[in-house]
Amino acid sequence: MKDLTPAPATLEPIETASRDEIAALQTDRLRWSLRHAYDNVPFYCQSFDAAGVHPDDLTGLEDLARFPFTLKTDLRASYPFGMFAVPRNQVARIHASSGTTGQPTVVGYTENDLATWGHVVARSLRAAGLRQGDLLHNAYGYGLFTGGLGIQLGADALGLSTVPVSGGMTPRQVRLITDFQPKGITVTPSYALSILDECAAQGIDPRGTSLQVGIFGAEPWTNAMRSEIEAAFDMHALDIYGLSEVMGPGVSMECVEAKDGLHIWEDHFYPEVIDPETGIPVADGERGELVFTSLTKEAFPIIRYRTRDLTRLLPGTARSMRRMEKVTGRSDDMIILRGVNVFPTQIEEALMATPGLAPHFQIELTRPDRMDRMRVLCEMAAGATDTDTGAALAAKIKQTVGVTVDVTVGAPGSVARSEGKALRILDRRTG
Ligand code: DLL
Repeated sequence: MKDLTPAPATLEPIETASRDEIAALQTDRLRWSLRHAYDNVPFYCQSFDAAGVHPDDLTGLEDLARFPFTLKTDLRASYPFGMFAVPRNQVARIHASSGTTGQPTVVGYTENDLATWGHVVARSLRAAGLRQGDLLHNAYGYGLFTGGLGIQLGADALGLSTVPVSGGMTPRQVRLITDFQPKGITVTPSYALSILDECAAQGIDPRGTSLQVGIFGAEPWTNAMRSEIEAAFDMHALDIYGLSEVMGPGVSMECVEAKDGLHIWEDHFYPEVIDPETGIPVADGERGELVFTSLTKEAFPIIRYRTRDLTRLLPGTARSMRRMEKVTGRSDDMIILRGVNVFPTQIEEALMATPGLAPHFQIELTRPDRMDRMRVLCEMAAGATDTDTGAALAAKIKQTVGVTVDVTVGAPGSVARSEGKALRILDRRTG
């Protein structure tokens, strides 16, 4: 792999603080955030009152579990600006989810919030080994999606030279990477695969490009995919996580020196993992649904937001702040096939372990005769000749996931490509 030995970075004091120092800061900030939400957002005032809790009840971090959760439906019901805790004219920026699955979720930021966001994204980019003056190719979408503009804020704060290329126009992506010689790329893992295809189409060896590090997020991806991307580009591939409701990219980030999970920037975002059935917090190390509370956000404080992302909390390593394991999937993406829970990431792992197949896939669900069936749509790797790869993949899925699926192996290029977040599940079930 290309050598990425960044100039040593001076970590911020909070990145190496003791757990007691972190907890003390979090307690102070949490008290402020609960009070701010309660005093300024009618939704929080009503939900705290209905649960019989008051911001003054919080004396320690463990008391947070007494406060009610906030759900995506609560945010939708407050469309568009009902969750804002400051007058609209103090909101410097508005982002929103695409709204393809319902009412869009609208989030807002004050000038201070934008500065905080820039700060945590700069910290994330620095953890990836980028330094002032480095060139960054930012292929996350610019617009209402938080990816492009969120990374831009952090890149500006760190002093990078940024190419704000956004998603799409893949031939141009390859051309700009070749011509401008960026050190880093920020992009969804699925779009990185499209860029790889385009390199092949243009006869360009991705291993020969200037890229030393890729910062991938906005959708689940596996360590098997990491190995695939690292080998294909000969660069480091790191995971960045975030969500609009909590901030955007930069809620947590892997560091290049350890690559062992994502450090949560706990000075601004307080994590819990709960049992999704009971809502009760589980101990660190146990798997469950990730819940976040913002500690410093002004325009859009968020209290105990149920992300639906499944992971577990782990102790700090290269930073004192706790890590979250790579997200295995969202509870809403979980397919229950004849009683077995299946996540697209499990299919991805099986696919990566089957030689002769390209890393692109979609999952089609149908319900003939009132029985759910799953078909994996994938394609032959360019130049592959083996014709039994479909059977091999089905067998691998049966063996590792425990379900029987159909597999269609198409020609190279037959699976729909992503320019941002991949659409993994095509739900064609009726009845
Ligand atoms: O996807 C923010 C982002 C942009 C993160 C760029 C990283 C890079 P939303 O569009 O609100 O925000 O989608 C948030 O995407 O709840 C997860 O389900 C998923 N997600 C984000 N990052 C990761 C990741 C952005 N690294 C939703 N691994 C989240 C797995 C991720 N899933």
